[in-house]
Amino acid sequence: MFWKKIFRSDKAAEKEKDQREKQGQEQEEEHQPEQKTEEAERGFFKRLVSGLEKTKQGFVDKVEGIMTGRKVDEELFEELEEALIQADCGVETSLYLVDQLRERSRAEKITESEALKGVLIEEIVRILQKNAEPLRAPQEAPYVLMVVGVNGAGKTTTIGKLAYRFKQEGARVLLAAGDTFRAGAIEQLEVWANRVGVDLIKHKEGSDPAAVAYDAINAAKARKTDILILDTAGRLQTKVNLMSELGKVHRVVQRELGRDLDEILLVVDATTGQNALSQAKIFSEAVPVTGIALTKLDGTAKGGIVLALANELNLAVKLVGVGEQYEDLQDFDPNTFASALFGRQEKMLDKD
Ligand SMILES: Nc1nc2c(ncn2[C@@H]2O[C@H](COP(=O)(O)OP(=O)(O)OP(=O)(O)O)[C@@H](O)[C@H]2O)c(=O)[nH]1
Ligand SMILES: [Mg+2]
Repeated sequence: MFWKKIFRSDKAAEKEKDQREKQGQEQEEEHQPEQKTEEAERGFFKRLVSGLEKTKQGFVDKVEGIMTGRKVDEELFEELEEALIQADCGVETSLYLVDQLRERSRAEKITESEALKGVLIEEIVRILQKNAEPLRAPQEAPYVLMVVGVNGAGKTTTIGKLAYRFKQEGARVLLAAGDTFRAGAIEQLEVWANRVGVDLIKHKEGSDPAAVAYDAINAAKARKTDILILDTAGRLQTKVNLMSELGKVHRVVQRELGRDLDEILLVVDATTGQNALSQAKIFSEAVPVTGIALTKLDGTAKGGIVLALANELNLAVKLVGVGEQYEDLQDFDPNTFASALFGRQEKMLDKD
């Protein structure tokens, strides 16, 4: 939905839809964004809740155990601090959170642990909101999104999910197989492109990824693509030559586009723990990363990493991956996330 307002008027989109219908290619029109029902919203929320199940069990249940039927004292703060660190919230963020609680319990004369739990959730949401920002709105076509990250982080899968989403919203999507390095990487993206029904620009394995990017930008211009998504090879952030190759791809895209890319998303695997922070710092030195897609949250009990990323980086977590299905990539929203985690879904679902 977010691309349509800018690129084409609803009228133009309507016209196109009519044409498609005439050509007998009516494709799943029921997925038009206007018809996104409350039920769909609930479905998304349920997916988020079930994707966060492990973190609920490993972290939230523990915190709730600590914060039930207790007096607020130093022992409680220490236990809480330990639980936060164990859930990958990061030492800095965990200490900060507990300090906030100490201060507020003093200032607000909170003596019962249950009352403090509400304060903890508030402070968690505050941290999550610190840099929160959605995907950038498109200014002009093609909207160009490049995806970077270490091996196996979930780049290609995230691209597939994004392509699906944009396609559902009626956008013309083009993918570029910029991972020319890993055997099978091009085919993997091609499978996604076919499955979703979008075009793909590819070269042979082993060819220059900057050349793929060059072709992709020019194809996107020629084909009047709305959204171009560039895949890149996974790389160790410690390998200087690989990181500089990424810089080169970025420069070529920028030059051919004649402006900055719309998004450079760093894909981070939530199960890698605190290493996620150093990945973000090092990738940001190679290319101007504009946001994070945090994948595999469904695979970890340590979802606290979201807090560490939000608090310790100047980067927004924009997307979260909570499974392997198309719909398992969601926009990151601090309130929704906290509601899903702390089981306030009734409130959330009844809000409208
Ligand atoms: N459970 C779960 N699995 C995911 C998620 N995102 C990606 N994966 C899985 O993670 C594995 C690696 O994903 P890819 O998309 O191939 O990762 P990549 O970053 O492109 O990897 P390279 O191309 O090798 O650098 C695949 O098996 C995906 O199905 C997620 O949100 N949840
Ligand atoms: Mg890949």
